[in-house]
Amino acid sequence: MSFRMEQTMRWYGPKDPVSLRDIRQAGATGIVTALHHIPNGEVWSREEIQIRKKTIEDAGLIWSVVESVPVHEQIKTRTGDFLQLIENYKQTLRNLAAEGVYTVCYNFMPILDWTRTNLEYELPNGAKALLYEKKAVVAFDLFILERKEAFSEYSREEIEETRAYYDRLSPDAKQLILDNILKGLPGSEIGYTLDEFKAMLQTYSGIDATKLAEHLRMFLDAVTPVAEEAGVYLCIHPDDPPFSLYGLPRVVSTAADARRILTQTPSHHNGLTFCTGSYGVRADNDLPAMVREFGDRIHFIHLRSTKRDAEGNFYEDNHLEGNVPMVEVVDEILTWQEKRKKSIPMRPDHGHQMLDDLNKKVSNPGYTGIGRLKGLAEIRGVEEALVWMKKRK
Ligand code: DNO
Repeated sequence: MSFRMEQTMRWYGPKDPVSLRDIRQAGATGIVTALHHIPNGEVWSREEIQIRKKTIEDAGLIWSVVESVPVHEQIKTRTGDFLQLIENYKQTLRNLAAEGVYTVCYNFMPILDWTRTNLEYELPNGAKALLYEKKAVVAFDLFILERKEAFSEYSREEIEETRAYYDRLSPDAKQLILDNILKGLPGSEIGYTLDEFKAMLQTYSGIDATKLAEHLRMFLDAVTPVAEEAGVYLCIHPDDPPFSLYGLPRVVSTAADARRILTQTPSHHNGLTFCTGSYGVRADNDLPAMVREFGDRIHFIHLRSTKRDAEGNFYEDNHLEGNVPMVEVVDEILTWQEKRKKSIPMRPDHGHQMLDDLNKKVSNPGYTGIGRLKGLAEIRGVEEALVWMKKRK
């Protein structure tokens, strides 16, 4: 028998305009969701987990993956109540396992989760994609955040160019950059005002990449034994984008980062979310080679493709286009599934806003129904063809 990836889709809960029925019609069998209404750091009770699970099962689907149980900022900085917060995290893992939910995604990005600067970047065919534009981020850093150190981190030329760009922006355009960066994209749980963000930045003074990596290791050393005992598979999501922003350290961006995380805490229950779109933004991340190397510890997969340019910008391309060698990546995943004798849950990530979705108000940018349905259908086709070819060999 050949193992296919488990096809899942992210669902933001009962308020998500994309319904469970829509997801089922797209062909997915599994749901990826989180209890977004529970504040970061609090224990997810068994009752709350049961309610969500029942809603999903009543629609004929299963709750495959939690994305995410958020890691509280105080755990990342190891300040305040972090010891209690780690205990709460462990309890949430136990409760999820007790209800039969075993795969848990999380990230360790300081303060902000994923970042894009334009959520309605129009493609030549009229569909809309998410865009990361470097100059908008640099302008935010220099002229909105007014971070002092930034003025010595960028070249004089870059500062001048960014000033000229920023001065030409309308007040609305400036506000939009701020909102897109600070208000929190779907799944990121928390948004900040400019002042709150400035205060949060202070909590990272003295925490460089080495220290943050050490905090991550200590967190994993504390929670992994509980994951082992409960049968939970932890899978860390990479940084998106996979480099430092606003002077903040980021420690899950490269193959070397993934290798360090897996070797330092060598349990099978400490694994990766392999997000091709995030790792794929860096030309030095060889994605098929990463799957070959880490495949035994990949417990969850995000498939999407990004297209980068030489200036450091990128946008979300069609799932089979852009810089991600999708067919090769899926091929490597299939090889691992045969070795591991199991299906790994996969979700198509970040679809374009297209067709009828262009007429709707989008509450979760990147997570409209039709674009993701297209991504899933394309990936499913790739997978079937690869399975067939492997059989023929
Ligand atoms: C973006 C998502 C991220 C991801 C978290 C995982 O679309 O992939 O928000 O869920 O970083 O913890």
